Amino acid sequence: MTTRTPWRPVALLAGLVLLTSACGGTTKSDVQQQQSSAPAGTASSAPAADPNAPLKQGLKIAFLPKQVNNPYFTIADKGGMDAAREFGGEGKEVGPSDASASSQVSYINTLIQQKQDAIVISANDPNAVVPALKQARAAGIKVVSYDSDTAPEGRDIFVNQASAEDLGRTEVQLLAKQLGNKGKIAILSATPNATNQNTWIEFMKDELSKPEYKDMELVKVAYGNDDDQKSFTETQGLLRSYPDLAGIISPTTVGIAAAARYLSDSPYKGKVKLTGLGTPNQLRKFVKDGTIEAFELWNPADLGYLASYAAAALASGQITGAEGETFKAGKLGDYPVGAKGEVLLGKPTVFDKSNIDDFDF
Ligand code: RAM
Repeated sequence: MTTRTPWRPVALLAGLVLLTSACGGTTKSDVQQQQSSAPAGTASSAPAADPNAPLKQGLKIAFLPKQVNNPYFTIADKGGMDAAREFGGEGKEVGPSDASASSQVSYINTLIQQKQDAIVISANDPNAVVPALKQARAAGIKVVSYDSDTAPEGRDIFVNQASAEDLGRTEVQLLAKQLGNKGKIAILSATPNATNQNTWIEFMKDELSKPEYKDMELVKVAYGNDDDQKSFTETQGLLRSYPDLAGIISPTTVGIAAAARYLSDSPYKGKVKLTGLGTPNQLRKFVKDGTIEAFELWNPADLGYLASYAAAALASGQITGAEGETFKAGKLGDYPVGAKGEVLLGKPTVFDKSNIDDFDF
């Protein structure tokens, strides 16, 4: 049994102040533009694609996550490599042990020299990786961003795990419910330049600006840099600076696991509420010991799998990344390419004590 967040029609955002992120990639304003743009299927100026072209055999697909020592990416990239095996390609994962953009650039340069057919990247910074990715594209390598987007000129397609708006708003809603819509809250994020977290945070702030949250105050956005120890220390720092903190949202699997570890072993356990995005296997014990009531995530393996098929479809000429194209993603079925080359995996799952044992990732 899976508990899914209730489907809600996409909120009308017209007239809202656009809290645009300073950098590129899929930002809150991009999401808003996409929602008001024409539906898929109207891409008249799209370059030619051959939807019936067979997937090429032996495609070399490299996965470049934000960092390699993060269980979330291990699962996602395994999903991608499983897909590659399925369609007769060769997948591999390379990447830095810290979530930094400059380290990713060196990996991109090496992958260009190796003449990979496609690079699948979760960007640590929407802009810093773009010059190297442009070189890759000029060399005929297809680029798919997944999880955390680059500026659009850096990639052919962005495979997004879930609606950024839905993620941002539902995380606030999950916490507000536990707090009776009252109290000081903080966000423990990943790196300050992460495209995905920054987009979600803009939607969190927008959700918090609604009248029903007038008694909730966001006091700080802290950055644990997707480093376990730093995330732990930042959580400690938040509680020291704001001893009356009522709740924390951590939209990163590294951050929420470290914050849960800190809280579960502190007098704040069960009192300071914690939610965000985490893997069931990392958070199971904290749900059972009462540190966390509910959190959410998509299936990381499906994200990698879908990104892998998107890369193969691009490298085989089935799609070009234009809105309105569709491609087959193996066991996941057909996926359309939406506005700005975005492919959406689906809805996340909310995990709590009623269903956490049903998941193993
Ligand atoms: C971390 C990374 C990743 C994010 C997940 C939720 O593993 O920051 O980019 O999508 O958390």
